[in-house]
Amino acid sequence: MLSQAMIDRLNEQINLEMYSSHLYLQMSSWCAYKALEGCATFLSQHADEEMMHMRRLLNYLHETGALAVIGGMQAPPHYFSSLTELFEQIYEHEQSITRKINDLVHLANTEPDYSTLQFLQWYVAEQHQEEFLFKGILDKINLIGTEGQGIFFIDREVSNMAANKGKEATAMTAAQ
Ligand code: OFO
Repeated sequence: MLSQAMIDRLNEQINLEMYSSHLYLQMSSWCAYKALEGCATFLSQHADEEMMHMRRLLNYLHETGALAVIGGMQAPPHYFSSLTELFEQIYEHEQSITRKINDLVHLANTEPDYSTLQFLQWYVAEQHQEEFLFKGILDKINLIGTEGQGIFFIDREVSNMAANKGKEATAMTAAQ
């Protein structure tokens, strides 16, 4: 049984994860428009992952007998001045999501709500991985640069990351 404050915050997080998915899908579309197919595929995969984050929360609310409420969604930005700016925005966005997860953990800890505290550990680990992932891409962009052929090499690097993610997903499905 969850407190109303916890239900409200988990619902807020559901909508944040859905917004993350819309944001990455829109960014994927911008990349495809700019002929950056590797980045487009990678971000499209990431949009699907965000929907999975959303569904985990939704199922948790269902399991605890609470009502999930899907709110209105603000449109994500659709113009980016450069690929660097786009990935900088992602990194900032993921840091803001980490702060929201930390707030949730704090609430679960102070109520206390040990079931939700346990459930949230997956998100704590996931946010660490996501920040690491996007910081890594930004580091590559800064190292290689986007001038001349640089952008081609960055897109190829990100394309390899998308292919590896695809293989991981196939292996996980086969193991189930
Ligand atoms: Fe990008 O991890 Fe969920 O939001």
